[in-house]
Amino acid sequence: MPTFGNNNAVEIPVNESEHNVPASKGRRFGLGDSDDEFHDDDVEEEEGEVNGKEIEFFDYAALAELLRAATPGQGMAKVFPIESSVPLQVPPTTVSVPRKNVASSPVLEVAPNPDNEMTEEERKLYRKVDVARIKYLRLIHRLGYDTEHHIAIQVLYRLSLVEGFRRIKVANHSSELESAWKKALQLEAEGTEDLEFSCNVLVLGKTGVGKSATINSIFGEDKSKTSAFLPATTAVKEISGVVGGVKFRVVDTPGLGTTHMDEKSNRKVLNSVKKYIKRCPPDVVLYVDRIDTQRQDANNLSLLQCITSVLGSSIWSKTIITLTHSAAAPPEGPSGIPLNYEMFVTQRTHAIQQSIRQATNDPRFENTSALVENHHLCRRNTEGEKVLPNGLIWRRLLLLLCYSVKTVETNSLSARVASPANLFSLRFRMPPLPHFLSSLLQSREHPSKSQVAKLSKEQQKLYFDEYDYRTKLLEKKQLKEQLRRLKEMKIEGNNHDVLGDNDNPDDEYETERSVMPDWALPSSFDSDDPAYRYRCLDPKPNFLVRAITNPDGWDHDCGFDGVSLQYSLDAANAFPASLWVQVNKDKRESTIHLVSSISAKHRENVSSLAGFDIQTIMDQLAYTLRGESKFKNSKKNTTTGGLSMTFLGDTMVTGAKFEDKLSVGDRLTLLANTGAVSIRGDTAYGVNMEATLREKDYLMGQDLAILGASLVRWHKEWSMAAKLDSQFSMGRASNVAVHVDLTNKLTGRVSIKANTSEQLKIALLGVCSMTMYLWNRMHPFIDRNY
Ligand SMILES: Nc1nc2c(ncn2[C@@H]2O[C@H](COP(=O)(O)OP(=O)(O)OP(=O)(O)O)[C@@H](O)[C@H]2O)c(=O)[nH]1
Ligand SMILES: [Mg+2]
Repeated sequence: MPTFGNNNAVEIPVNESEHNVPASKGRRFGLGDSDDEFHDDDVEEEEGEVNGKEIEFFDYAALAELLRAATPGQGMAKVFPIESSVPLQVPPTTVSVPRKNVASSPVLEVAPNPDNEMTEEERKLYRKVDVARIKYLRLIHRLGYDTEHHIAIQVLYRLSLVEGFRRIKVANHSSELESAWKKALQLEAEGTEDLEFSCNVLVLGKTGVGKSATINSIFGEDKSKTSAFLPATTAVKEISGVVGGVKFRVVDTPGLGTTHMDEKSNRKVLNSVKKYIKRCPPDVVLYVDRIDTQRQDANNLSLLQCITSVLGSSIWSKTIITLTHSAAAPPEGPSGIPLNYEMFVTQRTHAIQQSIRQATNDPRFENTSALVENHHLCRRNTEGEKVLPNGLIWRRLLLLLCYSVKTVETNSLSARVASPANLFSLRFRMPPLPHFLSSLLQSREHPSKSQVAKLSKEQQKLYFDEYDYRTKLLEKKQLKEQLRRLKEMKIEGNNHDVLGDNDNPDDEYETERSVMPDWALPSSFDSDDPAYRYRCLDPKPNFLVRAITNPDGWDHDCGFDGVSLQYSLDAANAFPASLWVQVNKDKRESTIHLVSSISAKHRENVSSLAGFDIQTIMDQLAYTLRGESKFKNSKKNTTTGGLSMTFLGDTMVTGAKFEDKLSVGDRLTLLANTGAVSIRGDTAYGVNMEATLREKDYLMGQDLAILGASLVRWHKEWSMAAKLDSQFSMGRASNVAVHVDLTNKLTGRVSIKANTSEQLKIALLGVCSMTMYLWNRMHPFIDRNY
């Protein structure tokens, strides 16, 4: 049973980029509005000068290198990592900078007494940064965050970089930050001083993705028209308002199209956006898309190219990828199990990110992403704020990202400093630990020698001959029975003159065709999913190959873009092994997912398993080595202990698990397992418990019920989940599968799948799904996740 996600996870992959967007990319694109104190003409000029003179002086890489040199070991100045593949929750204490950047930069010489050498310009700059820091701290305090939030850490770090020269001699920077925080809290408590902070936001995206609805959510009132059926926004429109004391000026834009024919109208819209933003440049751009649309990035590229060609690629340097419909349930992965929510979000963001990189022809763009759920029935907390299934209070985080992007943008000194959107980049180097924990805690059957494998070649041949002969006998019997029934029907038809023309030769052909045997389909079979349309079973035992077509694929000229292969064998006649591999390749990317295991029996009651897995996680390959040993304590009880190591880039995730399985009677099995995964001191713990009740003649009959519960502790937070899976047959020809899961955040889902080969029941199922559909139309949200 997979463990369930943790609510922190979506915030985790935010990471610093090692790649700075070059100087030409949008440095000056998003200057704030003129009422902002950092944007008056004086400061503009000043900054120009500072830029002109100090681009070298405040070079990002050189400065960081200098800081590092000035703070040996865990030095006094507490700075945060510039690049790291570790989630930012790890307390940042060191700076690491790519050497190549340093080589191209002049290395600073530290003056013996820099205080005296501070120029007037520098003093002004430091004052400006101090003011910005206090403002930012006040903003995060208003949103209910503190300086420990990973985005706040990044912004404060970036501000400290700007004034880095001063920091070299400030012995205790953290106390400086502390006093700024105190000052911010004091000002907030007094409530006297106006914040004088404004935010210009440009909202772009395809039609109907929820741009206007997101704007309404930001303001907390319906300021822009939305429509489910027709394009609702027809012209570029400015909407203003105050949100938590911050003046927002949001530009709503008409939806863009993705077909070739839309290009002309897209350009028209974008040209009017261009005119508008010349007058009033945005601080932040929200590129909105739905998280739940399958073919989401199929035609995006030409649209993104169009946006880039009209508005310039600089637009992307302050863009937040905004995903609406975020309460949608994740789709099923290749194994038929729904994707982990965090993986689902990351995959969708990655797909859009890839398209942005392709459209701009610049692989260095690393945009942050925000999740949005605009539906009014979205679950809310006691304060009335909308909460996503993973527990994220999304609106607050979106506001924090907007403030952060603006703060960094208006306070960056050098064009070489990474662009704001890069700062909080969703650079996915490490998926959330619960993802690894879930895969570690999976209870695995050790591959065993199949019955066929035990037979000699000759015996196998005899076995299959016998099998074929019996199958043929059965088929013949069925065919005879069917022909007999047909004859009876014909006679009845003649008698009652109902069947009409009986000389039609096709009739007989039809009956012959109906004798086809049933296909064996996976439990998650979905006839709309093209992956299932091209399934092919090799007649050899233990070998299954199928072609995959991916609906998210780039194009389908050649009909498929992947292949999946399952194979089990008995290596050296002593080590049963199994292999499952799926390779997908399209024009842009290729992915591989391989799971292989080999097992060996040592003594009568000990069996060991060694496994090697490969999985593409975003654009990296994760290699997992795992091993476990199973001890059969008694006929009814087995205990398993296992270790795993996953290598992803330059990081390693280690894991350990312990499992106990107990059979009670013939029908009940109890399974409990616990484990932990760890990466550089960041550890996630989990416990799973599962009770499985089978019918007496399981395998002949398929009735089964599984009740499970899981508990995950990660980042000082517990998350609990419970699930119920049940499958049972109703009569001979009908099966029902029920799945219910629920988390401690009161989110979850219920799914009921039914299949039947009886016509009346098929009709009934049709009526049921139509009724459900009509109900959903009337109550569009309730069914989906809650
Ligand atoms: N369930 C759900 N529905 C949403 C969400 N966002 C928007 N919608 C619905 O989707 C429909 C379209 O939303 P709009 O805000 O009009 O979309 P738009 O992008 O502004 O569309 P245009 O103005 O035509 O370009 C409306 O019926 C919204 O209620 C969301 O996050 N979840
Ligand atoms: Mg709209």
